[in-house]
Amino acid sequence: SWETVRREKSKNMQHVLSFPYNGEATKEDIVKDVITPNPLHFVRNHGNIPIIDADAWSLELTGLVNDPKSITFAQLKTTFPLKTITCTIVCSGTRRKEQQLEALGEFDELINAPWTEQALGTAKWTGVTLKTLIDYCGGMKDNATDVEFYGADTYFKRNKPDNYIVSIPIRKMEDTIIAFEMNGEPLAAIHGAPVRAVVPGYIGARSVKWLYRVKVLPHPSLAPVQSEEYLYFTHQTGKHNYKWSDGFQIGGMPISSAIMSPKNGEVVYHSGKVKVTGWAYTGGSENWVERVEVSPNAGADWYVVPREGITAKYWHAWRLWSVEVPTPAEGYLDFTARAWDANMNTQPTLVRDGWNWDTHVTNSCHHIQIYSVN
Ligand code: MTE
Ligand code: MO
Repeated sequence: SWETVRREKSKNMQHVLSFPYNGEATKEDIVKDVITPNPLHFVRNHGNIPIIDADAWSLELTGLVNDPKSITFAQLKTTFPLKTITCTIVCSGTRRKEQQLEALGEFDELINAPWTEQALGTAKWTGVTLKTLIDYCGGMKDNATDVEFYGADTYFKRNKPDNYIVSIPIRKMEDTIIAFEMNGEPLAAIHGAPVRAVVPGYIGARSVKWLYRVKVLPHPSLAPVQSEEYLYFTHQTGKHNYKWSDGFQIGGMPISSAIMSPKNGEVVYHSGKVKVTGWAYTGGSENWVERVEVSPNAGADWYVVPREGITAKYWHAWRLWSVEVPTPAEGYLDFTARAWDANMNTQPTLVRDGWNWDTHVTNSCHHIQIYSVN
């Protein structure tokens, strides 16, 4: 598996966990382009990296469909209309470190991968829509509500081995791509070769890699990743009192943004203005980032990123931004950013506002402290 990591990923990746392998790009690398080069796309794994022979692979389409089918890789690539979407995948754990720092002192133990602000990546994904494949099976039965995805990796849950299994509601079928290409190249093993799901607007956890079965169900998946992980718990839920039913299953990602430069703790020399760069993303459906604002004084004044300082609007992708912010001459300053989406949502002010025991979806305004010298 390290051999796969070394072959497929950039030497510049920041390793977050070595097994299962998890890594994110650096702040410098991630803002170079709207489309993340494949070797720099973050990696989130729960277990091993399966090496699957595409010619021996098939996809089982089963459950509450009228005519269950199995299709080969060649069939997937050649018999259906293909679709390419520019889509950002965001791990629900991105920016988790801020929640973990918030909790220090209250909790003796920090759980989950300590992602900083780069557990996300953008690619042009090519494949067949899930809707097309379900139509190929003669459509769904009337009681269908959710679609379950099976990934071929082995993942130990409470010491029992299982595959990686989650589900999405059937209303996401038209948006969802059963993908075999990432930026015009065959999927890398580490990103799910030969075929993965890409679910726009939803947390990365639903975009199942090493996909081998699609099963239509009359309820969300009962598998542990769906029913016991990626839950959004209440403020009162913790290690000693949690019940799975306290959390709801996270679907769409909320609006978020982060500052990529300057870096926290940097001494910044300037003559009245400081250049600040970062990313902004929003999930859900029918949604995109409309505006980004930056404050040099912890949210007292907000400066809008001008039109020429932000990359194009894509329905399913992030926007990278850059802005020169009028900045006081000297001293420690707290810079923060916030984005607005097409549904008029913006980000919570405090990490505390969204704190949850499993530390998912950190989307409060990101802060950095710099020392300003004019
Ligand atoms: N699919 C399988 N089979 N196994 C996994 O561990 N991780 C999920 C998702 N799909 C995962 C998976 C999570 S939590 C995320 S955020 C995305 O894959 C990450 O996709 P990437 O590694 O291609 O960036
Ligand atoms: Mo994730």
